[in-house]
Amino acid sequence: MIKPLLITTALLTSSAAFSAQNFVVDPQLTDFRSNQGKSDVWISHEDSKGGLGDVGTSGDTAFDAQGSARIRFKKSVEINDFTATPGLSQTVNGLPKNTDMSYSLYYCDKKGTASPSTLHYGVREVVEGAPLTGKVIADNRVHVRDLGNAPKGDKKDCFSQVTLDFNTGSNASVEIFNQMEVEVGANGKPDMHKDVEVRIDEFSITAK
Ligand SMILES: [Ca+2]
Repeated sequence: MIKPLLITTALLTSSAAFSAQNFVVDPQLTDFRSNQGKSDVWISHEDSKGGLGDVGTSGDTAFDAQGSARIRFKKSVEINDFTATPGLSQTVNGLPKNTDMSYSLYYCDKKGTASPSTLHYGVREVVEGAPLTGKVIADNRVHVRDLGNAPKGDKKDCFSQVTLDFNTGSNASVEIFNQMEVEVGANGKPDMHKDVEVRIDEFSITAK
């Protein structure tokens, strides 16, 4: 009877040793999905009826249980303002200061190499009560055409991993942000046969 217990303990120890702490809360958007997009931690930046884009939940997932965020401009909206950048942010707390960290997420854009969508993602300083206004610590832009060789999601392989390194400096908290930018043609609109949508999932901030 003792032997199986020892094996279990060894497995737990080895698992803890190799999985770094992820500081993002609800990182797989499982709660975001089951609560219909209401969240104590995730903030949606959107105003679909006002033409500023729509942020909601999707059953699609990169890994494990259902849940990702869908960011889109809906074709059914009469006037969309394509200079708007709808998206999702979270203030992440408890970080070690002056530490090299890695931020990553999984990005899905099914529209292919000619997609009008680009994801602008990064980390910024926190301004209490004023999301998306803090100084940017590190950011990047990515297009689906650049992600052919990126690691893919297990459940839906349209999700590709994107990463970004940063140093926390004097910040014990940072705001992670993920926003869709849309490229428009000469008529001021993207090529829009359907909704212009992307999905994001599986967020992680870990020490390097
Ligand atoms: Ca998920």
